Amino acid sequence: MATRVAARASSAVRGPPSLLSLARRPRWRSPSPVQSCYSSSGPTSSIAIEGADGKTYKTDEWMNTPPSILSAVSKRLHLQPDHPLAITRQLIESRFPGYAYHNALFPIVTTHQNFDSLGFPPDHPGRSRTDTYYINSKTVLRTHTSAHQADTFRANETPGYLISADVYRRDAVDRSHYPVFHQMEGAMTWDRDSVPAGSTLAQQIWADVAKIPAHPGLAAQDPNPTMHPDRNPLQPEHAADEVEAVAAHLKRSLEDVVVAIFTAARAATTTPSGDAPPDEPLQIRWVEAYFPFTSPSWELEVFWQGEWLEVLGSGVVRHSILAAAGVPTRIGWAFGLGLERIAMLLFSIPDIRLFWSEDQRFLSQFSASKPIARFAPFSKYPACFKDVSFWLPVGAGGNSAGGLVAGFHENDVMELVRDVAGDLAEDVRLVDEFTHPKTGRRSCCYRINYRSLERTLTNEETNELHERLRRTLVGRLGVELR
Ligand code: FA5
Ligand code: MG
Repeated sequence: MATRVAARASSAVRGPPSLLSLARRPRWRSPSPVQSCYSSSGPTSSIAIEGADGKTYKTDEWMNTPPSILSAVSKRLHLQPDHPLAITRQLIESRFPGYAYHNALFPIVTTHQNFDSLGFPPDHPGRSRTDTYYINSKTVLRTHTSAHQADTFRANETPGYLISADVYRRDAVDRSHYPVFHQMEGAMTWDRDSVPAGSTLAQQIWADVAKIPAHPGLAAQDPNPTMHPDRNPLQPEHAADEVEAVAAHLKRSLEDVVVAIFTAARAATTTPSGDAPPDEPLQIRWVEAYFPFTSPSWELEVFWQGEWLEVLGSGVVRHSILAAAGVPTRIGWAFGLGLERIAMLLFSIPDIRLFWSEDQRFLSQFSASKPIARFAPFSKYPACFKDVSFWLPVGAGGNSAGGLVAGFHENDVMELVRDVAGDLAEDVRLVDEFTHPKTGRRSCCYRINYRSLERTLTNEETNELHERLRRTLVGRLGVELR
């Protein structure tokens, strides 16, 4: 479900849907209002957020950000020394010498920064309150590091830059999705006006491509043409030979990152209690994608523990964005990668919730000054599966597999589970749904896997949690339990 800004340009290159890919189906749906239980009492309320240097924010009826999410703002895990996300960030940064690194940009941004500056249409589903955490109608917790693209291009300090930061999304509950996670944005642009006489822009970019380490042994699957008139078009302001060169520079840069991560992961020592999983051969594939702010665009997927895991989105930056940022003569690429996803590959961390653990059994396993060591799970505590079935409120007749019906969105269920069970919910999935042939009412059944990463849950505890979840579903979403 991470595909808030992307819609698949083509599914032709994709294999059968995996659980992970089902969990991140595209969201091209019309936005609809959603009742929120976090509305502030009125348009004049304001909130102070820890980590905001005393600044307060006005809230209005758009406010839908729960305190648990706001409390993540001050954490900045990507900057905590010895945290696996910080180690991962530094390893990736080391593959981009000469780039500027911005790591302290504040997460509360305007809707202009997060959406308009990137060309999101007014009705894009990514803007809806079912997907995005709002503070007020014009202020959001950034949903991606691309929110800083326009400002960074405008500052035009260096041709290449990296931005690492916390980002926030109402999203699925499973081992690779979390409502607060970290992205690294990267971009590199070239100036047409600075091409030396006797050379072309494309030649200059190819000369830079040659400086990036190549990994001929890496068999990256990349079956599609760089550009495709319908699925992945060339922008009218660009020449095809330039875009071929930009794409080669982008792909080689990112393949070098993936190889560096996998090389470090292979060399990782295994602690005595850790079980060393057999080394899978590194398999990656480039998939055509769509983002409002790049064209052509691609996602990169890595085969990991039996699944294709999407690690990043990327593409050739839209000329309109560079022109609006006052640098119309520049052309280049950008990417946004999920730092947790990469850190999971690097350290063999099996569950995204672990990054938030303050348990020393987790934190003490990572050190920036020691060689990478494979994460040794403390122990696998038992899972407890519980189902909840309910009728959607009358009138909420849409299809929850599409995610959105009038007044009901699957993300509301996801967030409600997180609210009630916190990190004790490992995974939530829709296991059954149907429409009553006579009444037309829709029924859904969700299966929740309750499992602590730190201890065994008692039966009473899970029963209690599940009961509270059932009551809260009725109270907040108006569903009728079955
Ligand atoms: C974006 O966010 C784009 N801004 C990326 C981009 C940047 C494209 C620049 C073009 C140019 P996407 O929604 O696919 O794209 O997210 C990027 C990555 O973030 C995903 O590939 C995944 O690795 C990670 N990600 C997305 N949602 C989650 C989540 N809920 N939990 C953990 N990681 C996530
Ligand atoms: Mg995506």
